[in-house]
Amino acid sequence: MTDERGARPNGGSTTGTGAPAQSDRNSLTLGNNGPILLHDTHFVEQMAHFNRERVPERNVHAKGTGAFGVFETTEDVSRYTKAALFQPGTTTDMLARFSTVAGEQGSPDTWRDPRGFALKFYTTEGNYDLVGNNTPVFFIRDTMKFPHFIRSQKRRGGTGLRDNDMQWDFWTHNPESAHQVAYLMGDRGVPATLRNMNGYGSHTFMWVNAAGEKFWIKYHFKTDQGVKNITQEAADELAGQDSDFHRRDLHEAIEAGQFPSWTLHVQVMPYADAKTYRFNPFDLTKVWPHSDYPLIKVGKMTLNKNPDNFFAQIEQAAFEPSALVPGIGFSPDKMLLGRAFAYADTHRHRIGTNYQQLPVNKHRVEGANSYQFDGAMAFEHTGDQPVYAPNSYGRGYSDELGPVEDGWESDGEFVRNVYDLHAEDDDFGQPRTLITEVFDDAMRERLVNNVAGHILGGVKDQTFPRVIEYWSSIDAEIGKRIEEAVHAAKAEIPAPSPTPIKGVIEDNTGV
Ligand code: HDE
Repeated sequence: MTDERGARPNGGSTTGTGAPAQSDRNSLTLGNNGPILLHDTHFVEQMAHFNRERVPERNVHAKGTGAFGVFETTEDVSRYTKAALFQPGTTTDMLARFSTVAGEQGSPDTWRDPRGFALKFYTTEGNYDLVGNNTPVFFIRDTMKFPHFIRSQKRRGGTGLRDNDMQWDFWTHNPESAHQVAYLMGDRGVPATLRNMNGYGSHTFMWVNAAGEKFWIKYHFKTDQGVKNITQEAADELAGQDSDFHRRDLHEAIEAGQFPSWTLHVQVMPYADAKTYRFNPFDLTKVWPHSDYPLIKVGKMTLNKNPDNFFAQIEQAAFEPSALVPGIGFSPDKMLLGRAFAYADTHRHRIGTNYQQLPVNKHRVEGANSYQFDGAMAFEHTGDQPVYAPNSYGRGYSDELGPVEDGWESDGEFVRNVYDLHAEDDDFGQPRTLITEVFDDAMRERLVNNVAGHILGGVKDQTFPRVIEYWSSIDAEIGKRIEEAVHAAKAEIPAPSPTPIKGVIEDNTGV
């Protein structure tokens, strides 16, 4: 409603302190052409807050999207875990965020990349975060390499440009990457939509049942929409047409009531098997063949609510592998243990000391009793209760002693990079199985073309032989086909450089 002076249409707006604002359209000046007056505090507040509206983007997985939903445990897996959310018939509210890895916030959803598959379960025992990807393995097996790996996938220090040579230079110096690179360069490198991809915990985790018995497990979230991917050509076209294609698809599907769902299965390895298993069961570059440890169904995750506010609920969502609940633990996987530190650290930097108090990150445990106090933006507190433990005034505290229920035996000297290869273990066996036994002919053909196309996209002559050696170590035939595809493409008339720009319009207006 606009009153006769047009002063406060639809009730007007208010300042940051709640008072009626005088104007959102005109600054206060001395006379029509006079200077802006410093005491136009609404103007100053608008400008100052606007300059502070962005928080640092995630330094990996910056581009993503998400939705809220519910997880229902439909089967009885209580013999493996006492975790409340995995008890039969339990339903738990949750949040999922899907993302690409290397791109920045504005990068295209359909770039070839693994997809983040981050889940936050708001359980009765505290938040449980499972921060996985759409592939069951990862590029490296030691956290120390992670900053180097990520930088090699992003932008050169000098030009600020992405660089395929840099990527292959890293991968060929780290052959354990072969399994994940086979996934990345295969069809699953570009999912058709986020609803058509699986999610994996990737790492080995520990489950502990009510009797204190321990099991090693791996999570598999199988999409109920079917795994569907798109070709490199389709991905390139979509990247130009709609850089938010995946974000839009998920939002619109949920808006239309087509709620995507995933069925959770786990692989369970008896605790003692780890010592003698033919692969290192804690090596993140390896899978456990399903013939060794079959999938066991657990329940269903359904996403049925879009965020009300993208910044507050997705940009500020803080997923952390350190958010565990009773009945679920870590494993000796060095990557998982490294992540247990890194995520909460990045959240404190990116969204502040008290990020866990933000509504989207807030646990839903009645009667929680945390000894965390103060810090910037603290808005939760425990009044005048004791701020120390133990205390004589009845405030509870924890004091467990002796072996912890989710630990494991370990001994030996302090070492670096002593990787205990098991009987059948090496860096190329499992990618070989993936390519020669799981991929069909058409998938292998697309893999060859994707890799050849990526090599032609900037791999230097000096790096090229190592790339062929890398693929030939996986499978001699595939290595040969990639080398031939690259030579055949190079034999054609060389493309002019720089690539001519289509649709150029001259502007000779002179203004
Ligand atoms: Fe991440 N990773 N990561 N990562 N990761 C982050 O945390 C890190 C790894 C994954 O939607 C960061 O909030 C280290 C494996 C997802 O908000 C950061 C290592 C897997 C997301 C970080 C890894 C992942 C992240 C950046 C080596 C799959 C997005 C921003 C040990 C199993 C979560 C942030 C979201 C985000 C650290 C490797 C998945 C920097 C140190 C392996 C899905 O903390």
